[in-house]
Amino acid sequence: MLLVVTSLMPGWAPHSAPSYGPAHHQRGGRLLAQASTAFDLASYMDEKRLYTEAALDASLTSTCKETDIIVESMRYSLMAGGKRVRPMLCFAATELFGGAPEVAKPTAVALEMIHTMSLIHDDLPAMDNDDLRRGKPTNHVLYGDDVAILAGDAMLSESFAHVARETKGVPAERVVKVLNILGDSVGALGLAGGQVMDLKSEGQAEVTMETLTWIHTHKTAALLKAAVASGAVLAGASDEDVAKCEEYALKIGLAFQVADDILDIEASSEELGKTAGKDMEVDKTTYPKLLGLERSKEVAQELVDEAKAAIEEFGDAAAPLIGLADYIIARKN
Ligand code: GRG
Repeated sequence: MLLVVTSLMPGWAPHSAPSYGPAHHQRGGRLLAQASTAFDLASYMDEKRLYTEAALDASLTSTCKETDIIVESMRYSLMAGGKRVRPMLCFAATELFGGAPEVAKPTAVALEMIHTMSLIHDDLPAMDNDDLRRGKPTNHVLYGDDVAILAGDAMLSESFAHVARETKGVPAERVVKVLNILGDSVGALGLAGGQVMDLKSEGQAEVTMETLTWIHTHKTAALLKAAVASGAVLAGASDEDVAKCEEYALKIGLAFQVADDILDIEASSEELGKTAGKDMEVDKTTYPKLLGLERSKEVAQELVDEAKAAIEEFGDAAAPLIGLADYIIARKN
């Protein structure tokens, strides 16, 4: 499939000129004329971000004065911005298999709740100890460690309840499957296990590429995999097609982390909305530390190419997932 992304994020520049569309474009010095379906990634992402923001806003309200503090703390982090990449991946996977966005909406909300919970906990003094997130003071800086921990716990718990309560119009078995996928992505073989290995590897001299890959397969890629897999499951995709989506998602998940490590070196705190240069400060093993910056950029591109190959057979219907794969390594924050 030849891809031309017709309209991209401001400053967006794919590493290898992907392209969709009835377009004339330059590749290897030759001007090619290609007829295919135009796909506007920037508009797609804007639309899904706004849809997600509205759903998130509606998802949490304090129902009595006793819950005002915890709900305020949960809403503070949930509504603090963020790229909303995981919900976008979930919607794109649902739509790939003919599902409607409304069916995936509760799962998209849950994914962002789980992700936000992990950011709140990651920023705590006992973990990364950071005071800036999404361009704002971190949750514990405003609400204290005690409330921040509990706000994260409540958000994790609410994510599952939200999927179970709000998902409509699909067989119950699919909802149960999604709850299983989400649960797996958070546990010992997901965010929590990845984070433990990451923390225990800090300051260690001999962290190998194998260990680094294990950490990020679980700490970062597992939730992206859950996003794409649950979207596909909700739309009734076959096990075989879900497996292809998972392969795509694991690759973009690793690429996401490689890009994150590169941005930690190359971008400013202002651009990132979080403290830049942190990895070096705490002597974290990263892709640039093991491979150097230039090789890390090549590896990110290779992972994205492999991700795209895993879903190539879905053709133009996979355009949003293909575009999001490019975005993941071209993003500026
Ligand atoms: C408490 C059960 C339990 C689990 C949490 C703290 C923790 C365990 C895991 C840390 C997971 C973590 C913070 C991974 C980093 C993933 C990553 C690259 C985050 C940045 O994601 P973006 O760029 O952020 O999508 P925005 O702000 O745009 O949403």
